[in-house]
Amino acid sequence: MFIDKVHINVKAGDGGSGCMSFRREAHVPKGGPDGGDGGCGGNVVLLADSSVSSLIDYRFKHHFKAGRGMHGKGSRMHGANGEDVILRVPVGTVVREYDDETRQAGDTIADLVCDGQSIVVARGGAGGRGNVHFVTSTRRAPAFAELGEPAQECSIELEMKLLADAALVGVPSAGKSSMIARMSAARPKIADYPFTTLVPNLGVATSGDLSFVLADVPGLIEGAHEGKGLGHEFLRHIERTALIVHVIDMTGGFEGRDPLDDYMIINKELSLYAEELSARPRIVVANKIDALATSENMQENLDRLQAQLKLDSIEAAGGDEFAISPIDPKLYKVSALTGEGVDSLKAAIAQKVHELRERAKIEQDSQECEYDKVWTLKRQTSDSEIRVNKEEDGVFRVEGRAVERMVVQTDLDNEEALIFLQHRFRRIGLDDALRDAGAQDGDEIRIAELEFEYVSDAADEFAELDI
Ligand SMILES: Nc1nc2c(ncn2[C@@H]2O[C@H](COP(=O)(O)OP(=O)(O)OP(=O)(O)O)[C@@H](O)[C@H]2O)c(=O)[nH]1
Ligand SMILES: [Mg+2]
Repeated sequence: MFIDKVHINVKAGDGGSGCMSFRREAHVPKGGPDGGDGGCGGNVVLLADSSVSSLIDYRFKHHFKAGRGMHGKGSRMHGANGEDVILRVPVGTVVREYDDETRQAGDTIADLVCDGQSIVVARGGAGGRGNVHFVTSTRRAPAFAELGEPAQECSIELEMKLLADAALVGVPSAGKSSMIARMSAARPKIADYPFTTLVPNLGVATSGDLSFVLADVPGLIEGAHEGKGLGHEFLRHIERTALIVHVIDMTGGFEGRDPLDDYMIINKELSLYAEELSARPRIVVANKIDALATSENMQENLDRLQAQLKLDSIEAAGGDEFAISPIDPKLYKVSALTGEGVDSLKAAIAQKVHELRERAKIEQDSQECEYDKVWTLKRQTSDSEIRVNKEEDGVFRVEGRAVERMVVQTDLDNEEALIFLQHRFRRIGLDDALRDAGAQDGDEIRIAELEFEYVSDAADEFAELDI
């Protein structure tokens, strides 16, 4: 079975709580605070691994959870950090946000295209700080510590996209599977009826000291871009390959189709599916030329096709006849049946793939792991947002991940901890946000499960702490 898309739920580990403790020694009657910090929760990490070839491991197990951080202890002892969970995925896996309720995929989190590339998809909660951190000049013995930070949890979509250097595309029965069988050790089914190939086949081809991965994908028909035939599913794979090798049946098949029509139809389907595919590097192959002698119009069709290919090549080069075009103007005449012309076609593909790889290397170096940074930044920004809604007269509800997390990290039964929480609210601008929303002294403010009364100018006992 060819599994290429799964949805999983990942939960990092919660942070351990900080410790509230005071030093106790026989000859030191009033030892200072010495509560250690809680350990950080473990992360859930995705790691691209070239020895993993499918997403099958995630088909039956959907929930992954990292270890929680241990609580801090007295004598300034740190709690141990929670264990990370490392999920190995195939190279070529695209990771997206996923909403379980709407069943919609969201933004792309990462595109893991190289072996060893990794991304943290759920970050463990920070450990809570022990009471040693909350000492101020007026508060020598803080009798509270911070609770651990709750972990991030989310659902994500993993999609494995076939990673081949070149893809053989064409109408059904054009000879794509025969071609991959000629060029590599792949042995797909070959038959004279359409849609013989139902899932992509991969093969490794070698020419001189260059080698490349070739994909044979199911045939495309008119309307493939909107889901006709088997095409749509596989256009996604074609989108990922650097080079398109377009195979044309010069005999026109049983129906006596016009090879030039076939050529135009496939080009149209590719560009309707994704505009940029029309400028994708391409090599065009005239297959089945062993039948030249017996086929009446083949020579004429070869000439027509060659003429059209030249025009397309110039157009793809921006109309400049002398510029290098992504579309090779040469029509490769071959027979997958007899092997005629196949070696020089293979050499041309190998050379082109080599050039494209070199170019991709340069581009990749300049934008390495950008996704990761963009997504993290986006998450941080949305985390720190504060929204204030008036629920009824004199009652306001405050929402936002960071501010709610502060409440969750606070021991609400401890008065000192509550005073410290107020200090943090002020630091993140909650007072201003409430004032702007029209809160008056005495109004009720609700955040997560906490309810308190708004006081506009409360004294700040922790003002000197840099937290
Ligand atoms: N005469 C001749 N027949 C060929 C050549 N290449 C392929 N064929 C025949 O064309 C038919 C279709 O070949 P396949 O390789 O299965 O075609 P395909 O493009 O993979 O077809 P789908 O998987 O259905 O899309 C088979 O009967 C092949 O033997 C060729 O160069 N010359
Ligand atoms: Mg086939």
